[in-house]
Order: sequence, then C-alpha cells, then structure tokens
Amino acid sequence: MDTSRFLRDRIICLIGTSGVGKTSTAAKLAARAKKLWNRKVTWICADTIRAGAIAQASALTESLSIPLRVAYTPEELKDIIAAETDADLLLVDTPATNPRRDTEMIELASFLTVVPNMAIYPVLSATAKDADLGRAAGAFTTFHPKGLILTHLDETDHLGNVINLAWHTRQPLAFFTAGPGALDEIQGARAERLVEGIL
Ligand SMILES: Nc1nc2c(ncn2[C@@H]2O[C@H](COP(=O)(O)OP(=O)(O)O)[C@@H](O)[C@H]2O)c(=O)[nH]1
Ligand SMILES: [Mg+2]
Repeated sequence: MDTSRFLRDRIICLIGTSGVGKTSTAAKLAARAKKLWNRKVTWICADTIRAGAIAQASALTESLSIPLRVAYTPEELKDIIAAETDADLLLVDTPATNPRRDTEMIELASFLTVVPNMAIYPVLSATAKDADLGRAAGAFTTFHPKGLILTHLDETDHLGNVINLAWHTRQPLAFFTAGPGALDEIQGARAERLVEGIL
C-alpha cells in the first residue's frame, strides 16, 4: 500500500460535491498518518454548513484520538493553521461544493486562498457518470489541485469513466479508496487497478 506520497504535504485539503467521500477519505488519511507513520495529526473541520458535519468530525477525531478544530470563516482557518505549529499533518475537510453554483465555488475559494501551500485534492466518486466527473474535476482545476482522489472503487467493476477523466483532464490520479470506514482501503492510484476495471 503506497500511502507515503500524501505524507510529504503538511496541509491537505479535500474538496468536492456532496457525499463523494471527503470526510471518509480524511479519516483514512488520518488513521494511516497516525497509526502507520506516527504523525501528529490535527483535523480541521471547515464544513460548518451541513447539519451533523461537526458531530461527525467530532466522533471520528475522538475515535482516532486526534484533535479537532472548527473553522467557521477563512480567517479562522488561517489562524488555526498558524497556531498548529506542532502538528505534522493538518487535514482540512470542507463543505460540499456544487461546481454549478457560483456562490458555493466563491465560498470555497475564500477558504482555499487564505492559506498558501495547501495540497488540494478534489474527491470524486468512481461510481459517478463520465460527464459529471469531467464537469466537477474541470471546475475544480481553478484551485490548482495536486491530484484527484477517486472513492467508492469497491462499488463498481467499471472504471472506464475514471480513465476518461484522467485522459481528458490531464490531472494526476492521486489516491483510490475502497470502503466506507477509516480503516478501509486507501492506496496510491495505480494504472493496473484501472486496467483491471476495463477488462
Ligand atoms: N463503499 C464505499 N463507501 C464510501 C467510500 N467513501 C465514502 N463512502 C461512504 O459514502 C458516504 C459519504 O461519505 P462522506 O465521507 O460523508 O462524504 P462527504 O459528504 O464527501 O464528506 C458515507 O456513507 C461513506 O461511508 C468508499 O470508498 N467506498
Ligand atoms: Mg463530509
């Protein structure tokens, strides 16, 4: 399992549409960073919009025994990150952003631009349709992502849409996840896995 690549960045921010697996992916990264690599991880919840998001972050961080900070505004995000000098890894979880809604994209941009050096990863579901994947990934390129994270690989045998996505967007695929739990699979994206998905 190649999870080492994500550990090179100190601040990782997950963005994407609703229900794609941003929070679950953050939990997978947090669990690996802490348990396998003994990193000091802080979880920053910038999703103060969805009812239950803070409670979900609270339950996850409690079970992983890592600190939780909540950022209601871009300024708070900036201040929290500046104060977290001890942490080796800061995971920033964001609210669902629908690229079709300008107000949501502007709101997300306000959080992403206050902190330089964040590794930004759009999270996309491998079960989504070609057109929707392309549209979302295309819209999020404006934030200069480091790579794309594909989730729900355990729920499909067909990855032609993911291959099209990589081909058309020319963006690197960073990680694949398979399973809902924090201890379920996350691995560095591999071409072999995509090939299995078209055979
Ligand atoms: N089967 C499966 N379920 C996943 C995966 N990633 C997330 N989920 C589930 O998808 C749902 C939405 O995930 P969540 O992380 O809350 O999405 P968010 O809205 O983007 O933060 C939850 O029920 C998760 O357990 C995955 O890779 N495989
Ligand atoms: Mg979430």
